[in-house]
Amino acid sequence: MENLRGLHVLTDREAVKSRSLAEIIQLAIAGGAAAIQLRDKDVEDLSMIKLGEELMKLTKGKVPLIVDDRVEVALAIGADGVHVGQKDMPARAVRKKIGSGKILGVSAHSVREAVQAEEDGADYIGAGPVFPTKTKKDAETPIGLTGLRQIKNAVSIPIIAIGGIKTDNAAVVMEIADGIAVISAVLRATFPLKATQTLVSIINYEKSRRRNINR
Ligand code: TZP
Ligand code: MG
Repeated sequence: MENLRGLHVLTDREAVKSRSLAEIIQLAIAGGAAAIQLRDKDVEDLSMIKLGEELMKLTKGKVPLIVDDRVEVALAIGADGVHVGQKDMPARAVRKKIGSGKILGVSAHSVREAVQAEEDGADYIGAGPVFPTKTKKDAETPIGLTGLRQIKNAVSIPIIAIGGIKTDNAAVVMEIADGIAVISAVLRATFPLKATQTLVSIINYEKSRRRNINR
């Protein structure tokens, strides 16, 4: 299994202004992102497959491409994994469909959901929203650092924190989480490469600090 403990950059066509999504994703990969997640709530499968194929060319051999929600799209483009939320196809069913070789991420907003996801075969938990976010319209109430810590303590798979995470709060999040997922912090950044590099260096710094404490 690839190392998922790092920066996950999620796509969002709405968040992209002056550059193409493919261009930003290329910069995110160059900046050290650990995974790219193809996420688009409002398009048809066919158009998602087209974008997915484009992203597959950019990510192949470098970082895993994980598809949000749509298992069929993930299988059609040969993606590395699938990410599902609580309202999507149940994690256990997704695991059955994609087999043991592909990555399965599951969103969790509570300890109960996280424990269930681990039981169902998730490889990592997307925990959040940690902070308020304008990017996800139907986002649940933020779990805060306290909720994040409770989830972290309840499961043994990696916890990827999401929701309102930026360069100025990434360090406190990384004191708890194993990685971070962002949309606007990279996609809306004036300099996506720089934004990615800064987030990645914060993540790596906090990871090495934790390793030293545990020694
Ligand atoms: N799930 C929980 S919050 C969120 C998702 C997909 C949106 C994160 O976007 P941003 O811009 O990084 O706050
Ligand atoms: Mg979903």
